[in-house]
This record gives sequence, C-alpha cells and structure tokens, in this order.
Amino acid sequence: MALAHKGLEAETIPWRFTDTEAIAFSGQDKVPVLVDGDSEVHDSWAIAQYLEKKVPAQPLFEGAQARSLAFVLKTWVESTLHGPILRTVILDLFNALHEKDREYFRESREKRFGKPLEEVGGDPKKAAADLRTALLPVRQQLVQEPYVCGQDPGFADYILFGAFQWARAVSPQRLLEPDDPVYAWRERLLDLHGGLARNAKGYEVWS
Ligand SMILES: N[C@@H](CCC(=O)N[C@@H](CS)C(=O)NCC(=O)O)C(=O)O
Repeated sequence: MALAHKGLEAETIPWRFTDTEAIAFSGQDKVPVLVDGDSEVHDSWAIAQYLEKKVPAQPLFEGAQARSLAFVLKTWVESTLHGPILRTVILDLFNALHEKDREYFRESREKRFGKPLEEVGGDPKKAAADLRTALLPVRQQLVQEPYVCGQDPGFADYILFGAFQWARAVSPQRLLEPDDPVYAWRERLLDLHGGLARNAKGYEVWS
C-alpha cells in the first residue's frame, strides 16, 4: 500500500515461512524485504522511512509529529490487535499453509503461546469480539474522518489495514460488523489505489 501510495511499481515475490534462503541476503528471516537496485531494506517501518526519503512527494507522514504518532499506532497495532486477530484466524491460517511450512508454524507458535494451536484458536468468535473492543480508539477517529490520518490516508492507515489484509488472506472469519465505522474504513482501503488490496488473493470480507 505504501508503494502504491507513492506511485511506485514493484514486483512481488510469493514467499513461505520456510523459504529462509530466499531472504538470507537481508541477514534476517522475516518479510517484508524491499529490494531497490543495490539497496535492501527490511521491516515495514524501515521500508516506510526509506520510501519517504526516496520519494518525498505524496507523503506517508505529514511532518515529524505525524511520524511519531504513526509509530505509536504501529506499536499499538502489533501489541494489542495482532493477538486477537491471530487468535481469530490461526486455525484457518494453519490449514491454508503449504505442507512444508506446517511443522515450523505449529512448533514456533505453540512455543510462543505456550499451548496447542487448537487452544489458541479455540474461540474465534470471542477473539473477534476482543478485537472489536480493542478498536475503540480507531473507531472514535473514524466516526469523525474517513481515515486514521484524517481526510487522506497515510502510513498509519496502511499499518492498521495490513493486519486486516493478513487476516483476509487466510481466513473467512468475520472480524468486523457491517455497521462499524471501521468496516466502512476497511472498504475504503480495499478500494484504494485501483482496488489493489481487494484484487489481492483472499476471502471476501463478510457483509
Ligand atoms: N516488525 C516487522 C515484523 C516482521 C514479521 O514478523 N513478519 C512476519 C510476516 S508479516 C514474518 O516474516 N514471519 C516469519 C516467521 O514467523 O518465521 C515488520 O513490521 O516488518
């Protein structure tokens, strides 16, 4: 979304958890990894800073305050929303994985959560309800303005939207109610940049 926001075209390379060799050049084992000529950047926050410097037009952050607040939001999304989203979709995610990734995923996530995947994902409806409760601060903003960043989308919108897009890619579970302002916001994000996100492989969001 950040690349499209900047009007940049990119080739995306499908990747699986155990394809560590494919990104070994980045010196770590997580995606996203951006390759731009001779430059390599990993971590979505670092990539956003790189893009902002490289293409200052169409800013992802309107000034230093917006950048700091976007960082706070990113940390909140990871610490507070990723948990309930993962608990909602984890069993569908596991079933969607390629055979070769399953053992790694089960082992690493069961170690992280300290319990079997089936227990982590045992109550997806409750997990989705927890997510909706946690979304209150974003909802309060989206009652007033169309985007987290105000009248136009910025990186804070994309980092939050990324969590929903991740869920949609692997699971038909309903995360949001249709009358939720966050639902309407997600629809706007799905349609943004020529429907880039809606056209990506994934489940229809519930309506
Ligand atoms: N803070 C990093 C998180 C990177 C991350 O955890 N990526 C996940 C997928 S979105 C991953 O590559 N996981 C691989 C694994 O768990 O082995 C970012 O925002 O880029």
